[in-house]
Order: sequence, then structure tokens, then C-alpha cells
Amino acid sequence: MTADVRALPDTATTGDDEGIGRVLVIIPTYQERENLPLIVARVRASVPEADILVADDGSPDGTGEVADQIALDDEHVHVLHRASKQGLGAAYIAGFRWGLERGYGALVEMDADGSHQPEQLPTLLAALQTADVALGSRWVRGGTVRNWPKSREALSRSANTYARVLLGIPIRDATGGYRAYRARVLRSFELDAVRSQGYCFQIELTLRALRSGFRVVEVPIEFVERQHGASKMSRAIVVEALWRVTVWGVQSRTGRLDRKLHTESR
Ligand SMILES: Nc1nc2c(ncn2[C@@H]2O[C@H](COP(=O)(O)OP(=O)(O)OP(=O)(O)O)[C@@H](O)[C@H]2O)c(=O)[nH]1
Ligand SMILES: [Mg+2]
Repeated sequence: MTADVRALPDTATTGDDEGIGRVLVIIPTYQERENLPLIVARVRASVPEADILVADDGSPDGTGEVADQIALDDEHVHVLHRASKQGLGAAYIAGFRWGLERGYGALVEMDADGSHQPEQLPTLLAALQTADVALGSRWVRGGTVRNWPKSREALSRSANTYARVLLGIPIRDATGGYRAYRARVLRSFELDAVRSQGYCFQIELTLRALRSGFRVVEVPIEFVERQHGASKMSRAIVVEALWRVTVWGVQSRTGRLDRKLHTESR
């Protein structure tokens, strides 16, 4: 199911490629005032035809207003304001809906903090020529992390090993948040049924895509630790991932997982 796609031709640089349609890069933000203008400028330079949707959860530091200001001067930039902090997963679900309603062919997840380098986006999009989901991966050959403390690396590696073994998925980095989906993948999901947040949100979407038979590939990326602002990572996010993966692991062994993924919200 996984593949090394480094050799693929770089055909998605326009963001409006015939094969994948219009590209929407969704950037969820909470307290990213300093980072946002930098990341938007880098995305615009790297994939000029792509559109950007900033999904801000009422950041008290005024990130939403910074986004509005950028959008005023650039028709490729859009802003989705949500009243309060509701978590990364909820922000992405709202962003996916926004993009699907407007007919984008590819939807990209990207953090605002610079960890996901926009310069690597053409490679990620190129992978969608032959795949339904392209996961930016730190833990395949060629993937790296820069400036990450050993403790974070250990946490990420062990969480991924746990998910891979328990869920039986052939993915080295299922928790990463730099990824591109073909619209048809997200359209096929019952987005209301997706409840998880943080890392678990990424694992859940990976699992759903695989269980639905979509082609998921991993593309090596260099992940760079944030330089400005504070992490929203918390113990609760790690505990949620551990708990849900354990439950899904048990359910997949007893044949109940697909029913559960389908009916989680009911
Ligand atoms: N809209 C919205 N965005 C969020 C929320 N929580 C986090 N984010 C954004 O999601 C992205 C990832 O969050 P980070 O705090 O960088 O989390 P992380 O990358 O797991 O942690 P670090 O590696 O320590 O940076 C950033 O762009 C955040 O601003 C939320 O509740 N709502
Ligand atoms: Mg981050």
C-alpha cells in the first residue's frame, strides 16, 4: 500500500493540474499571529495557483484579523472564522466541507507554524497523480525532523509503531499533519462521524482511507520544529490517541471496527 514516490514527475506545481483539479491548502490556526504571514507567503510562492483557507478558532492574539488583512489583498486567500477553540480536527472538518462545497479536487492539511514546508508541497501533490492520499512522512527513508528534541522524536516514533502494529496498517507516519487528499476520499467519508482531534484525527483519517480501499502513499518530508509561538500539543491529545487506537485495535480484531467507524457519531 505504501510507496516511495520520490521518483515521480513533479507535475503538480501549478495547483490546477488536470489530473487533480484545483488545490486548496487548509491552514488551521490558533494563536499563530507571527507565523501566519510567513507561511501564507511561502505557500503562495511555492504553489501559486493553489488557494489557501485559514481556519481560525477566534485566536485571542488576533490571528483571524491578520488572516482577513492578507485575504483583502490576495484573492487566493480565504478565511473561515470559528467562534472558539474547538480543536484541530473540528477545524479541518469545517475546512474540508468548505472546500468540497466549492469543488476543489485536492485538499491539503498544513500547520501554520512552519513545521510543514510549503516548498515540499509540489512533491506531495505530484504523488496524488497516482494516489488518493499522500502523507508527508518523517519516518520513511528520506524523511527527517529538524530541531526536534529527542523526547518528541521518541514519542512520535513509539506512537506510530503502536498504531501500525495495533491497527495493522502499513504506514510509518500516521500521526503527521502534512498531507494531501483527493476530494473523492473526503467526500466518501461521513465527516460528521469523525470525532477525534490532534494526532488521533490524523490516524483516524488514515485508517478510514485505508479501510475504504483508497491508495495511500507516504512521501518523505523534512519536518522543522516551530520557531515562533507556542505548541498546542498537550497530554490530553496523546492520551486521546492512545485510548482510541487501543479501542480500534481491539475492534479490528473482533471484526467490529468498520461498523464502529461508520456509526461513531450516532
Ligand atoms: N483552528 C484551530 N487550529 C488549531 C487548534 N489547535 C491547534 N491548531 C493549529 O494546528 C496546527 C498544529 O498545532 P501545533 O500547536 O503546532 O501542534 P503540533 O504541531 O502537534 O505541536 P508542535 O510540534 O509542538 O508544534 C497549528 O497551525 C495550530 O495553530 C484548534 O483548536 N483550532
Ligand atoms: Mg506544530
